[in-house]
Amino acid sequence: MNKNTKTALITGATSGIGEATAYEFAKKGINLVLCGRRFERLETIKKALERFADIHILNFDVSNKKATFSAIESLPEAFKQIDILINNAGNAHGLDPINEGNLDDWEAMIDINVKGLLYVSKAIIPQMTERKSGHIINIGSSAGKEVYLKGNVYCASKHAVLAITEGMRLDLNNYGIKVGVINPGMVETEFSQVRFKGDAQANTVYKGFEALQAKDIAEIIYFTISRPPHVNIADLLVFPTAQASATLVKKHL
Ligand code: NDP
Ligand code: 8X3
Repeated sequence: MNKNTKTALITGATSGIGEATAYEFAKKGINLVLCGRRFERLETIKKALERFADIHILNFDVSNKKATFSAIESLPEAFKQIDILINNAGNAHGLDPINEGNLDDWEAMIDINVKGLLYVSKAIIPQMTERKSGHIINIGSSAGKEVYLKGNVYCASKHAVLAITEGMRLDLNNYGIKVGVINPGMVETEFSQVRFKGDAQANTVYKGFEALQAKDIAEIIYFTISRPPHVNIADLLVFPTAQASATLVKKHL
């Protein structure tokens, strides 16, 4: 392994924004720790990227505290130093008014989007504070800045990501660690398949306008991590051109 090369750990690397970020980083020669629950996908992506960089996979559920800490603890020496942490794993589960919401969906969103991000961060941050360097990017959402109808708990989870990011930046300021949040609007990934649990409704979400693609966000993440040492992109909101707010999207249907 090239000692001058940085290592990034990406959660949710099996699809969408996380997978696209893995490709973007690997092609720039950044070594990677790829995380996710779907092992076969991690293996396929590892095989595809090995010609560009060194890749290690960690197969765990971020909402499982014990599994998260032991996975990160298990990193081999060559991958132990994480220079860049991309807290991306997450999803919406359901789209229901608060009075009809499903408790399992609520728990999944809080456990994965909020507690999972905290577990991974807690496992990685001590080595960054010890070295007095590092870069953490949390993937928030436009839903973390604006609540929309039936978005209730998902929006709350992403508002929490924004608040946690701000808290991290304050608390880690003394250590020279960069912390920022990237908040995308509508990105065409597996996100809506997960939100609507495979229901056909998912296929209509990105119809009639040009949604953001995972690669658009991955390029922005790479831009963010490749700024000079004195520049920290703290908070970005990224919409597709057709989208002006959570609910205003210019569609041609
Ligand atoms: P995808 O559904 O395509 O990807 C979600 C990723 O998160 C997958 O790799 C999945 O991996 C991982 N993940 C989900 N739950 C867990 C878990 N319990 N443990 C470990 N990994 C998990 O969606 P996106 O790429 O769109 O989503 C990525 C992030 O971007 C999320 O945080 C989402 O909230 C955010 N976002 C998405 C937007 C969009 O419109 N698509 C807009 C704004 C923000 P696996 O299933 O293999 O574990
Ligand atoms: C995903 C974007 O608008 O579906 O965070 O909540 S939205």
